[in-house]
Amino acid sequence: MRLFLALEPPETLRQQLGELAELAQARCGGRRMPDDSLHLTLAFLGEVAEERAAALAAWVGERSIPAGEWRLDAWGAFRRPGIVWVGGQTPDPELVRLHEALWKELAAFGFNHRPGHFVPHVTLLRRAHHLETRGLPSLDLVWPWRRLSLVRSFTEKDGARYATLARSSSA
Ligand code: 3AM
Repeated sequence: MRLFLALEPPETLRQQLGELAELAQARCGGRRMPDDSLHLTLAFLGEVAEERAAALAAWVGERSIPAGEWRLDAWGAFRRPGIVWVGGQTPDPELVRLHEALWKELAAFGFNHRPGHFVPHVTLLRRAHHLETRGLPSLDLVWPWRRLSLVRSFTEKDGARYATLARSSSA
């Protein structure tokens, strides 16, 4: 099964992000992420065997992560897959630390972090036709995060669907 570690937005923020996705879609086209799929990916783990997935779920369920607040104040786009996202003007240092700490621990499970620059972001649109985000409303949202989620990704006809397999306890 295909797994990743993520933060899931609090409900009020999820709704705000959904409204932004609607505005962005009107401007940029493409496929809007369903509100219940909005997330911040911290570590993409790829294909994981069932037994290992169970061990990972237990590991997530038994731990807690330090709490933090992520300020969302920028629109962005990844050209090649046509992604429009919201995130920070600069990568949030607490999230970068969390990302690095998780990958260190994941090494104990035999996962290797492929080198690449971590840009914390929430994908709002995929396969966008226009990547111009100028003119979209300016942002100043705060995401208070407390818990880590282990999420399974299913590929379906109309895009990916997600199911949360485990959550860490509140810090
Ligand atoms: O958080 P977002 O939605 O931007 O694009 C995939 C998605 O990112 C990404 O992991 C998240 C959950 O599916 N993803 C998919 N395949 C990947 C890969 N091979 C990947 N990230 C890194 N390497």
